[in-house]
Amino acid sequence: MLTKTHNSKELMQLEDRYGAHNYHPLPVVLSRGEGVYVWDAEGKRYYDFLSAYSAVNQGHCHPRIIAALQEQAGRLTLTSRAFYSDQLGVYEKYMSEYFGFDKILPMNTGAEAVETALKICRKWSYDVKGIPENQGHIIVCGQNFHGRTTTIISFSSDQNAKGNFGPYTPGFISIEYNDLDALENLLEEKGEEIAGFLVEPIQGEAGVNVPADDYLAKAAALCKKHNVLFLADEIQTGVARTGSLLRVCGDCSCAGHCEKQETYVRPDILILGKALSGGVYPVSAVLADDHIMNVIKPGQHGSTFGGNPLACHVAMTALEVIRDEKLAQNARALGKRFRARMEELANKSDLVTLVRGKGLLNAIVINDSPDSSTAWDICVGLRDNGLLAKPTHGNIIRFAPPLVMSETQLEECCDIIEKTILEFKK
Ligand code: IF1
Repeated sequence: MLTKTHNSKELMQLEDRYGAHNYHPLPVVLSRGEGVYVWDAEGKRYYDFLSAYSAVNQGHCHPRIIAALQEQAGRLTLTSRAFYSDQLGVYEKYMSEYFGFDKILPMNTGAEAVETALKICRKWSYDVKGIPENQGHIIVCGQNFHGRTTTIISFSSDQNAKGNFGPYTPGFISIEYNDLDALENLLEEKGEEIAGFLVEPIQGEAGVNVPADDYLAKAAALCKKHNVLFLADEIQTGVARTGSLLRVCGDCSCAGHCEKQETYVRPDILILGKALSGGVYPVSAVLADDHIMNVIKPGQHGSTFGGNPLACHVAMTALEVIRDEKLAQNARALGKRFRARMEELANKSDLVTLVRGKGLLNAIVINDSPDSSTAWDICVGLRDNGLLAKPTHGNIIRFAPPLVMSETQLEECCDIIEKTILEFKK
């Protein structure tokens, strides 16, 4: 059991000495989280404006989710899928009804769920669409982020994520994000050999790139026309983050599993992760209807921890919290207010050139080169003023607080961001 014997400086040194250097964290060491707040090793409190990359939508250590974790952890954590469990079937039915798909394939991390979706899509293209085996191609978008496995980075356009990890997995064609002509032309030319189109409804890591309002709907229609599966990676945008249960729900005001279908773009394969567990445990999922999901037969896919009783119980509770606390509606309302405050700030400061986002997934673009340290230095200033955020791609700062934030807390956070930006000296 770790006793309180190290200060922040010592803890950072331990990570540097004994941990792989695969991250460059902001210099702050966290030791406690509750709701929208985190505390460092010296007891200083911060607003968390990253939410572990949108995995803590329900707030840190949500009491109902922690209670579910503790209760299940004391009873049964893992059986493997060699046997049934009393949680998995209940969870699968819950997820099927919550998101409106016939079946779910439960996994653990986001990348595993993306890999699973790619395998299902490829297999469907051979077994159902009739593409000759190994000839199925999947369309992806430039500046995508779908995880860090060798296959997924094989279709990344980010050299930092991809370089020197070859040889790469073939079978992917990259087009410009938010470019319907590029998608239509490719499908007209090669639709016969295309299995699917994998897309983030908003590109998170690329800097919260929000596509045109009609992009997802028209892309899905093009896929349908050419008998190509539409795969939505909602690992970061899903579970209420963007002001509706899923980003593909559009601006529908539903809290989930929309009956109204007013703006819902229904994917053929839905990919979820992160906040599916409220950030307390790795839980991801792939959802699809029978005519797609049933291409997977016993023994053709699996995972030691996939669908374990602990994950099932935690995820059901985490989703109950999303619905009971109306977190999609809160994210929508607070997101509008946040962007309005940031627009006001952009009018007062030459440092902020652009504000964009949906719900509580937002970003500001800093008026400096992506190679400059300005955005990073601003985040260090935000830390000193009690708010934690981190740049993505050099000059863009992503702002993604837990969705349980109150209006008063949001205004205080906007005050902190405004103060930090207006007082910032390069
Ligand atoms: C890192 C950010 C990156 C994701 C989408 C799949 C995954 C992610 C849309 C994979 C994961 C995380 C990974 C983390 C930083 C963070 C991230 F966009 F959220 F900021 F990298 F782009 N699809 N995103 O966002 O899920 O396997 O991580 O559970 O790798 O640095 P995972």
